[in-house]
Amino acid sequence: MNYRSDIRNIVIVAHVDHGKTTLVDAMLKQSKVFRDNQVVGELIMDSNTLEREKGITIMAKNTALVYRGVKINIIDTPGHADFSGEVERVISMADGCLLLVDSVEGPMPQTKFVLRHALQRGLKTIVVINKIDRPNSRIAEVIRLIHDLFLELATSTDQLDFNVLYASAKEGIAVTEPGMPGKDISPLFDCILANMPPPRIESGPFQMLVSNLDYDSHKGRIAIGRIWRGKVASHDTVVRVNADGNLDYYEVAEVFTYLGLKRLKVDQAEAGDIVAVTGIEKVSIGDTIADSTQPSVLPRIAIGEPTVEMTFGVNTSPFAGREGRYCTTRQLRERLYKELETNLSLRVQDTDSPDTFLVKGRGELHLAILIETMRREGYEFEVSKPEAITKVIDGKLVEPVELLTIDTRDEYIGVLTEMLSKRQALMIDMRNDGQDNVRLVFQIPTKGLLGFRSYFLTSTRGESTMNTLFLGYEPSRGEIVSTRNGVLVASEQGFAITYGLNNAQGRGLTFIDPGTQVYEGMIVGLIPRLQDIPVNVCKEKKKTNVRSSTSDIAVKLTPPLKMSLEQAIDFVNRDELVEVTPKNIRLRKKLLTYSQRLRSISAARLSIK
Ligand SMILES: Nc1nc2c(ncn2[C@@H]2O[C@H](COP(=O)(O)OP(=O)(O)OP(=O)(O)O)[C@@H](O)[C@H]2O)c(=O)[nH]1
Ligand SMILES: [Mg+2]
Repeated sequence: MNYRSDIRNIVIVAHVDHGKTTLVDAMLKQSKVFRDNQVVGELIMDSNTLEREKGITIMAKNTALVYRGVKINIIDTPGHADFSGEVERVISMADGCLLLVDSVEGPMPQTKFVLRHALQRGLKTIVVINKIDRPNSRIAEVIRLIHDLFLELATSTDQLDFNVLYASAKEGIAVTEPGMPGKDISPLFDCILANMPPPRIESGPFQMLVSNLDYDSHKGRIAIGRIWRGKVASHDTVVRVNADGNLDYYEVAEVFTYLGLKRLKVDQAEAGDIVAVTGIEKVSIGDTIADSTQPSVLPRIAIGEPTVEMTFGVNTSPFAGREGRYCTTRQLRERLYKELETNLSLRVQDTDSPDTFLVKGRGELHLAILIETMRREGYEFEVSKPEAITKVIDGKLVEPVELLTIDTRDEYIGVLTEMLSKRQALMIDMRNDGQDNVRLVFQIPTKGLLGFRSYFLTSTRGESTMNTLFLGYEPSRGEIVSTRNGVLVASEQGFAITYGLNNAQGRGLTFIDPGTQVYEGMIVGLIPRLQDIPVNVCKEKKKTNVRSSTSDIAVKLTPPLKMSLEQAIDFVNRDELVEVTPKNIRLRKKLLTYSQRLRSISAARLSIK
């Protein structure tokens, strides 16, 4: 067995927002992978448009730098629980991990999730307490909590022996003792070189596991992964082993390794390195690429199961086909199945209806990102309310259950506990810091979390945060009665006008501006009672010949409540849909006419009797 002392492969893991991508910025900037006059900005690795807009990492990505002659391959991962599949996908490329923990927040639910994965894979860990520049940082307490976490999760005693560094990724500094003045990030580089194991390589013919895919319009599919054995060069004949164990032979076109944000073309690459290879036309993530004469297969990547599902269907609204470039069943189906190539924790199934597909993901945000991406690509379709995925185990109906951690203020405890008990949550812990800050921990079925986030944000006026961690499956405790109020439903097709909207505002909140085109069955507002009511928002004022002195004074409307895509998905009930087009997000009743809805309500009543 040999080691490559000229390489280290590390993955950066943490809870959301603890500063992983900012730390990669600091490492890249200091290692001078950019030209002196190059403007690189912040969160360099968050290169995807949605990542930049939302300020979160969605996909795991590779980069590399050279420090003291050693190449450090770095994998940045997302911290949001919905993108946990990305961490699972890439973690096998690394030998070590940097576990980042915010010096104020301390270990959070996702810290536990990612550390458990890293330790189970036997990765060596360096703990980086980040954001030490924050005024209220509580380093000693955070370290104690991290030790507790390691005690709970370690699979061997030597995992309890980990290095700790203190950093401000934002200021680009790391130090070995708290309170030490920082100069730059080099203590982190030194610690990586000294403590992260160099890649171990077996001798033998070429073998690599594909952990990521990329596309290039000229080069075609690019397979990215770690070489476990042997070496690969352009023009080599290799074999690809797919999920069914089938073998296909290819000639490698080009081989690349990473440096900074670029891929460098190389003549050949050897075991221990992370490479990108072109020419393997039909490759998928999880496939092994190996020497064509002696192929042997690497274990495929294990990905956790999805917990939430919703349907994606061809748009059936009266406005169908007006705003999208891709609107047909075939286009929708192709796009969804294509997504499976890179989005490993997603599942897609055909349903009894040829126009509708069941899409399963790791959470509402996971699905919402897919919807937003597709709509920006020009797709038009409709989606249903997300539902928790239930299963039958030993004849019993079971459902996903999550740990919900809420950080809030004392004054919101009452409203939150009341709201959560209706959603079948059980409180497990409540801790107060003596300064009105409180941490509440609940166990809650996933179905109880669906639609909760928007209530949570409004009822705590944006002053609280919530985080979830998937726990497992438990026997179902039955349905949750919807707590959402009824909606205002447009009764006519046309353009909404101020007069009609003003009438609607007499009943509740409205969602649309005057001039918005509506159809019968479209949801245009929310009312403070449970039953829906139809309204005619296109209704004009009756013309009279008499001009009264006051009645023609322009009516002032309250500004409408505009929902984002995520809020819309969170909002709809089972008998409703979200219509998604590149230009608009509309809410609608599944049954568009009032009489259809009445009939379905009375049919439901009859079936109960
Ligand atoms: N004060 C302070 N803020 C920091 C530091 N590092 C990162 N931040 C801020 O924390 C926020 C989140 O940083 P990111 O680097 O995007 O965090 P992340 O862990 O990559 O987040 P995800 O990839 O979405 O999980 C940003 O606003 C950063 O500017 C730090 O050392 N000090
Ligand atoms: Mg990030």
